[in-house]
Amino acid sequence: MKEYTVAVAGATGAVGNEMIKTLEQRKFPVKTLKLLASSRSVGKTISFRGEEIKVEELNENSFKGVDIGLFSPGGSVSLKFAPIAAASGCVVVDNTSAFRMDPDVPLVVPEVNEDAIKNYKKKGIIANPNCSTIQMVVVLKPLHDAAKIKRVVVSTYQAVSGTGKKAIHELEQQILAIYANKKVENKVYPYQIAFNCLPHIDSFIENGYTKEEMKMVNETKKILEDDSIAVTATTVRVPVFYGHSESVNIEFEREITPDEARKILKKAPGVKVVDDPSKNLYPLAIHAAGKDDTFVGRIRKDESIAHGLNMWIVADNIRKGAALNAVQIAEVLIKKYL
Ligand code: NAP
Ligand code: 12T
Repeated sequence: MKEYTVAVAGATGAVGNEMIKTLEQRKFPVKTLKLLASSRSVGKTISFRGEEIKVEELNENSFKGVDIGLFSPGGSVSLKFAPIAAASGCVVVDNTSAFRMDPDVPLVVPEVNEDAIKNYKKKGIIANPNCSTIQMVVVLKPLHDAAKIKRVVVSTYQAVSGTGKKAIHELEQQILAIYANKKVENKVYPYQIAFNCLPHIDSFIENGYTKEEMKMVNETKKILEDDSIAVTATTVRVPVFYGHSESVNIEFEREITPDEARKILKKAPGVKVVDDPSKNLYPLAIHAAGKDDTFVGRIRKDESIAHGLNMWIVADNIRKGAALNAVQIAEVLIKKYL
């Protein structure tokens, strides 16, 4: 079997770390693994398949001889270095928001639009969608195929790990400070996140929405290849470490009952239906953490409109929402194109 030289850019981060684990767990055919981060991390080592690999500083020369680059070093770093990597023949799978809406960059969730990968040669870059979008579209896609979605209203309950390792530390420290009756400090978020909910993810734009909310609107249409679907979102940070939860209201063109939806979703790739309220069974962030599937439950009729359903969708934001989806894209790349 062919083996590939793979670089992980942002290797010391929350997403990069999970990418390294995912490559190992899924036995991705890695010949050589290059770990790239900022100058701050030079000297660190990270273990891969029982071997300690040195972290190198990401620079213009990092991608010579590299076949695949899994990127999560932050938007501005990706914007600069993904094209440099692509120019030296490395195919980049980028996890940041830098290229997602570029018409020459495929935006891919393999269970939904694997075929879009074929356009990767235009820029040598494939974008990984936003975590909140990924878990929603794996559920929307089979329902859209069955009864055509007209409109989606989503509210999210997003874990701090989505912001990175500094935010995970901030929630831990705030919880400890509160129990010790010490002063609560906040650096990453504008307010205390412990025991709180912040209706604010990424920055605000002129229309009053946040960028995170508009990512869900725009990326959903691009991935489902249907601009006619209306989407509106409210994205909220909650004091959860791993796992994003979403309350999703869907209006369809045609009638679809909760039973039909459950039947369709039971067969959908990457989806697990957890929906038995009589036994208190519904998806939970603490159960989704560390898992690959997207979990859906609380499927019920929206009795206020003609053809509507409500549901609750949960996935591990660092795994399916980031690292796993990126590695799945790389798996399709090597199977079909490299
Ligand atoms: P993180 O935990 O803060 O890690 C950031 C990583 O980027 C670290 O490895 C850091 O290296 C590296 N980095 C920072 N500045 C750099 C520079 N100038 N040159 C090279 N490397 C640099 O953040 P994260 O949660 O892993 O997220 C990283 C990126 O992934 C973000 O852009 C985020 O938008 C994206 N992301 C996407 C999703 C998604 O929805 N698909 C989910 C989460 C995150 P040092 O350790 O050396 O500082
Ligand atoms: N600000 O990849 O803070 O666009 O949870 C993902 C997660 C941006 C992104 C977060 C963010 C992205 C967050």
